[in-house]
Amino acid sequence: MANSSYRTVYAFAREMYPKRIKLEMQYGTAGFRSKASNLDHVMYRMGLLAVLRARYKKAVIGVMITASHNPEPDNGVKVVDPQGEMLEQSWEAWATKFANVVDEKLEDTINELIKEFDIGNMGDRVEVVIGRDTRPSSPHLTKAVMDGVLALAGKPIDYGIVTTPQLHYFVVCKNTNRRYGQPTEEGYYRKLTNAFKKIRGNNYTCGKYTNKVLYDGANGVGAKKVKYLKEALGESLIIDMYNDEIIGSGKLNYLCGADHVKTHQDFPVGVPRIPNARCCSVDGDADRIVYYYLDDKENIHLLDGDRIATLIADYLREHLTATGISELTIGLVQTAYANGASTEYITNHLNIPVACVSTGIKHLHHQALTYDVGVYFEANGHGTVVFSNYAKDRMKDRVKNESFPIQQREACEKLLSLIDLINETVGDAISDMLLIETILHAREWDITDWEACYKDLPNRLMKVSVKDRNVITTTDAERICQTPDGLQDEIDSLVSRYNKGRSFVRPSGTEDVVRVYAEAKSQEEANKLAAEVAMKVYEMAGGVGTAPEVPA
Ligand code: G16
Repeated sequence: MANSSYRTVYAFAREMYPKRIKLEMQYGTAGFRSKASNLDHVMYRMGLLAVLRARYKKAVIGVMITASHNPEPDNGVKVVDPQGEMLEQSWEAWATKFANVVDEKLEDTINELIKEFDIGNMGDRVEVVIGRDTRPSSPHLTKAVMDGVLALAGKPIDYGIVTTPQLHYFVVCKNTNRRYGQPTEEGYYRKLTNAFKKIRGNNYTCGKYTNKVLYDGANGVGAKKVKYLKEALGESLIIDMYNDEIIGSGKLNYLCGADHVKTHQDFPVGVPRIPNARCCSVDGDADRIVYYYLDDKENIHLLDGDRIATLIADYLREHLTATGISELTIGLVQTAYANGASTEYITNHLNIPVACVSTGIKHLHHQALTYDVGVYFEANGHGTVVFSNYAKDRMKDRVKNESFPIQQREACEKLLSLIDLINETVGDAISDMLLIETILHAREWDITDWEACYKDLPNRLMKVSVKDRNVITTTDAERICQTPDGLQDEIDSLVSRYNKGRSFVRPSGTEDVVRVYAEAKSQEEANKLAAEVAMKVYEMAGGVGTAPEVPA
């Protein structure tokens, strides 16, 4: 495609997707997020960018339209790279540039990118696979992405309503010539359920483990999709589904879903309050999951991403040791939000190395790839496990080689089945749920046994609205605040007054807020510390609206 023939691109851009708003967009933690009405031109331009990325990488690229845990009127878009990773960081800056440039400069920006990356094959009919969540604005925004893809003569493949992790899975299937699986929803369900049933066998309940889970679908795609899974799983796992309201009900993520449960430590509406019943919630695009239960006094007990990570890492470590392949490494990746008690448990009890990185799956995934078995989870329930090809090959060799002890070969076989159960491409609520259920079943545990592994430090998460959240900058995996000047000193001084106190602040990459995290010996102290730090942020970083309330 010669530059002169980009006429369609600019005609479309000007006529159908003009940039009407002044708002400066930023490709954040998980792409662009905003009110859906702000996003027409951004979607169109991400269609263009995806084609250029696909031509540059000579591979299929994914585009997911979702605002995940955000409210229903919002929407967003994230670009998925060939191996299922989030868009490479150097291209995030290009995405931001594409989203913000005025219509008249769009042509120059495209040419700049083509030149910078020497994209010569502008005639290639590259594929861009597109998925969307259940938001009412998503079909319209999908059309904008598809028009962008078509305008640069790419081939859009619309998968309709899918979970974010399903879209990542399709991208990887296509780019591995289907070695990772069939790039269809049916292929996805088949891969997961076959592995799950194979590991579980015919013994559905075991010890204190029961084969029933109460599932909160957040009134989103996670509810829609689990219906298929339920059928395929049959009696092996009974999923009682709640919060599966129809599209456009306005209830997406409202008082339910993984983010609500984790952030507010609050039992979701719509799920029956049955004491000691094992419950889980997914978020609006089904890439996060948290577990919880109500005790006899109706107190909620949360088993979040940290608990999930420790459960999985411990189980995998045990099997890895049993394989006898001693050189394989295992590591766990967390963010600053990880509960201090979990980090201590992993380090001192499980003896597994822990790394701390910045928020955002791209950072965790990248770090996890440095191990043969890399377990990564954010405390909010976003995570998965990745295995090196070396580990997979060694295990496959050992299964076939009869000179090794049968126990070692069986451990390898088990791990290989677990790998099929895991969506290695990205955090996946559905696959994570099946993995957690598999481990609880193998351990013969109920949810209180799982909780008994260690005791969380009480913690509190708060949000503060400020005029410009970018005035807050951080370093050391977001644990230290660099600007505004003096804020970190104030935080240190507040923290020093609390037993087991810890706190940090960071600008959100998905909402227009500053997040404040605090933990301490008691819940009252954690609440107070969080509120005091939130007040400092409000005072020193240009707070707007009502000031945070600090308990006396
Ligand atoms: C996204 C990211 C997560 C991140 C979360 C909150 O999740 O994928 O890695 O933890 O946003 O990010 P922030 O604190 O920067 O707003 P999701 O589920 O919304 O896509």
